[in-house]
Amino acid sequence: MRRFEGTQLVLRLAGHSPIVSNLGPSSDELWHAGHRDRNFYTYGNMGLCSSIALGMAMATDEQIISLDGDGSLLMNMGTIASIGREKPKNLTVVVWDNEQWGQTGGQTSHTGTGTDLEQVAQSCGITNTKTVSDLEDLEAAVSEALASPDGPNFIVAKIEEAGYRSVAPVEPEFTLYRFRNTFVEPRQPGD
Ligand SMILES: Cc1ncc(C[n+]2csc(CCOP(=O)(O)OP(=O)(O)O)c2C)c(N)n1
Ligand SMILES: [Mg+2]
Repeated sequence: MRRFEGTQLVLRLAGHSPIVSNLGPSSDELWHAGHRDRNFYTYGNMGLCSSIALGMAMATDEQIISLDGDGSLLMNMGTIASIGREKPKNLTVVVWDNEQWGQTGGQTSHTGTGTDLEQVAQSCGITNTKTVSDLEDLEAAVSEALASPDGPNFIVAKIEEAGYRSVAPVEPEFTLYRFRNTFVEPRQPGD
């Protein structure tokens, strides 16, 4: 499975739901798959994609999807522990696992030498986990996750790195402005 076709699939299944994307290829391919104001690209922000998605999930009842990368999650594994502790029901993390730090030259990451992020998630108390390596299984896993009232969901999607088309960096301020303007029914402090 390639990240781009996986991204197209997730975008189709997401409907109106916000998608937060990891820096580099994950954001670039989300852009190419279909830019929408509910895409929150985290350019330059290594390791914080799923942390930002966790914060969003805790602030709204909408389904929130994080499209993270193996290298970034490895760099900030505490994110997985925080998701396991907070257990937001409306958060689905998909990790595009190409077993490398793709953007910086394709160096082999720890998932290429035995680290199993699904097991890490399990050990942090996240029970709805899957590892998939083809589009059919990804579709089943993401559909089930988005329909489930019992997140968080954690899906490791093993992908073949096939290169990617980059886009000019998107200004974080514009991403935030566009994104906020689409947000419906934010939870108020004290709710
Ligand atoms: C704090 C920090 N360290 C290093 C970098 C450089 N950097 C940018 S992307 C990247 C690799 C990210 O790997 P992964 O999350 O697996 O995504 P992939 O490129 O494989 O899609 C690195 C090391 C950075 N942007 N920020
Ligand atoms: Mg990677």
